[in-house]
Amino acid sequence: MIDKQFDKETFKKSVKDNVKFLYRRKLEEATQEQLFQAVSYTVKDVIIDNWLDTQNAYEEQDPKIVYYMSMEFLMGRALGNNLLNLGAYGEVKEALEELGIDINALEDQEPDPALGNGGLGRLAACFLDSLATLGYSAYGCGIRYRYGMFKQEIRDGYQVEVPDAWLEEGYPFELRRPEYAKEVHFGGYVRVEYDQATGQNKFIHEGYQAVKAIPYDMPIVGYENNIVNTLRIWDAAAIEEFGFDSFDKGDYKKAVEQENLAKDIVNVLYPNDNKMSGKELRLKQQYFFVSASIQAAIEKYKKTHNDIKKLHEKVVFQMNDTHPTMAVAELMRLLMDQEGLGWDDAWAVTTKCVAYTNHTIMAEALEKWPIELFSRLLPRVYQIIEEINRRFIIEVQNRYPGNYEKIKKMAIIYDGQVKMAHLAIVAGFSVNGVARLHTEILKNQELKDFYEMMPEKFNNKTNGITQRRFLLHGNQNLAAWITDHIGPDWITDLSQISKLKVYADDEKALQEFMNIKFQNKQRLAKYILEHNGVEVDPHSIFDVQVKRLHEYKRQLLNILHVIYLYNQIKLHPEMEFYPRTFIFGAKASAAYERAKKIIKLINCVADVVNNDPSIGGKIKVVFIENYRVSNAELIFAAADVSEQISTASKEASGTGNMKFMLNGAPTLGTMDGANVEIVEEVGQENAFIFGMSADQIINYENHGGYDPDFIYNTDAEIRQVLMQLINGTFSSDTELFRDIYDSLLNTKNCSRADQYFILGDFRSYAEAQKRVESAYKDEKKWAKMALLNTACSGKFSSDRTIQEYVDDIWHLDKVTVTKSEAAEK
Ligand code: Z2T
Repeated sequence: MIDKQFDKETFKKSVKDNVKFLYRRKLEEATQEQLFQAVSYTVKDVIIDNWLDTQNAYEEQDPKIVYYMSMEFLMGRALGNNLLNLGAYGEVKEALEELGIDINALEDQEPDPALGNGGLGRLAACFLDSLATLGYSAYGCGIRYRYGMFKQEIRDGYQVEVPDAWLEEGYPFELRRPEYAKEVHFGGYVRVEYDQATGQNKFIHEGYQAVKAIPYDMPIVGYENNIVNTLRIWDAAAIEEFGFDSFDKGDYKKAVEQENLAKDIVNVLYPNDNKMSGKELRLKQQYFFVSASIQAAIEKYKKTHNDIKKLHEKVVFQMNDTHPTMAVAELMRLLMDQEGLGWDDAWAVTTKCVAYTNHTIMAEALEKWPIELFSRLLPRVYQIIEEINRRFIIEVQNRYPGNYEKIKKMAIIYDGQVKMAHLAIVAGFSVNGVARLHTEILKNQELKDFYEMMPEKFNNKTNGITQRRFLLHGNQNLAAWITDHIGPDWITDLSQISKLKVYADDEKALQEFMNIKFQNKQRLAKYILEHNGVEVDPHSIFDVQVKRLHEYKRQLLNILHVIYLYNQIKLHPEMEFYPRTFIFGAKASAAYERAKKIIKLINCVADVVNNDPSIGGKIKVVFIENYRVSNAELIFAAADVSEQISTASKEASGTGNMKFMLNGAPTLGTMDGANVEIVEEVGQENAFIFGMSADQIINYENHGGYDPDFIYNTDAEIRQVLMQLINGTFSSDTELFRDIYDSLLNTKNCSRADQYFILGDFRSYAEAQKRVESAYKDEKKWAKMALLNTACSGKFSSDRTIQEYVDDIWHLDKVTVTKSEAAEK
């Protein structure tokens, strides 16, 4: 299905024209950046025709709409993905070749839109892709941060954060929509006025600061189905005209304040993954995009519907973690204060419109806001939350008479804090976890009291990933090979990929499969040489751990094991050892000192190991700088081993694990998150599982009894590894890694020795690593294992996840879009 617009000659002419009127240049004179812009505008032009058709189809068919509310959308580059989804990649590639332009080089010109931290933000991006591909009407709602996730530079082995000015050159795939601007109000106070006419109190918000929210729309192109949905991200600007409020008139100071407030709100993404940042500005960001998005949703609904009490029939808001949870109170506010509903009617609508996804059980990530801050910044919203809380507490009392423990544990407001998860659960009609194990832990541990009181709300939605970015685009050779063998259906129905199982014992097929892996390893080796200056051997095992740096993800276990292997090789130079390249990629939150120290440690170990001629190049350690969506695509395609080694119970799901599996890399991991389901699909024999179970870990946490010092004292090899952290082996500064050392043992500087059970799982991990090595040595066995991982990955498509959300939570209507006459022209 090739679009008319991508007729090669028309396309080439359009690119030339764009270069001419954008830059007043001839094609031959244009820079790569200018070519990228010119090509992107040509592509955007085609997208806009489909976008208009989609809007028309939606207007005619009036489907229910999901608003996916998220502080993060980690989109990755758009150009290549859009071309693929338009079904025009091949055609455009050829057309560009004829112009002497390399499409890969062109794609590399695009900045990664990195409006997210990691898993949560990338999940939102995969969901948008699946929603458009499956034909559902959906909006992503978020913030247009001027600076996204920081760029990571490694200087002297340390992480340095560099601002990500992704908008600097102008981003071609966005559309400013000033006509849909909304106002958002902060601060001030609430005046209560008795309304004679209705006999009701009116709540009037006054003395606030106002900010204008201006939407920018990004097209979300469905796969070869003419559908283009919208990611709507909000920019902030000062209200240029003030004076509707006498308080504002001619108030210069206030004008400047509003200017600054607007600039601040959308300035930068908070770079925390799995940690709450209790900053006032973060709360402002949350309310800013929530209020603007809900206003826009109500406005859109009212254009074609007249009964606001039926909003839930056409609208559902999915809250991506608790970050947008004030959506609950904001919707109540708009329904009551603007639409004139009473409390009960507003509550009936709200509780049918909002649903909540939980993404973590890490205590430090749970959002709690001080009452003082919350009520000062959002006085009316706070008032509504107080009333929700008051009514909920009565319900709890009715259900558990005299049980004050329950109130203490379940109240939305308690101990001077607003607990956002409690608000989300009380108001939401659905509460879901992101992998089976995670949902069970929510039900039986973290949210036990809520589950007991309202079990019908709880459900699981195991995460997924889009095969279109992470296989069709990221691993084009493998994608072509798969299509050759089983046809193209897997692209929109990943369950079809199981048809590859018939090749599990086909030697020719296995050869080809592993040849493609080898080519991908060569491609990554080239990238590593160019970007990190390290030479790696594509014949070695590529053992990869790429994800945010966090202690619970245990990059430290991985690097301590590398040290252990290094010691072994030095001690027994004659021992058999299959060459291994340990590849790391990870950003640490800028304020997370220990995480940053672990990055330094990895780089120090790399320095020593990579430059020790006595180990004959058997181990290489590489830290890939600035891990992000674009290089992730190369990395997954080239991986042999997928390191998924979190402390059991801590990783809610993981999604990198699925991307490795899809690309034929077996999992070396704990029984945590979605790893459990991966093993279930691929079979124990095609994964390398180790370590304590979630039950064991939780049991230790609840009852104590775990003692890393015992392991240290009784296992000389582990002790040696730890000693090397503080004896100058990896840094002449023996204090450099003292904190890491201390964190693992019961020293005077450590309150919770080895909180993440690194020593506890070390031997089990080392033994699993041995199994990896012997499996890899058996070439045929490994090839079969790798192929079966790809063949069994069908469950982990975000298409499957989205269909489950639709069936169980959102109940959306499927839409079809046919191309209009205008677009054919
Ligand atoms: C995040 O990426 C995740 C959870 C968070 O909890 C916050 C962020 Cl920024 C508040 C991750 C989980 O750690 C990961 O296990 C999961 O796969 C991912 O969200 C998507 O659900």
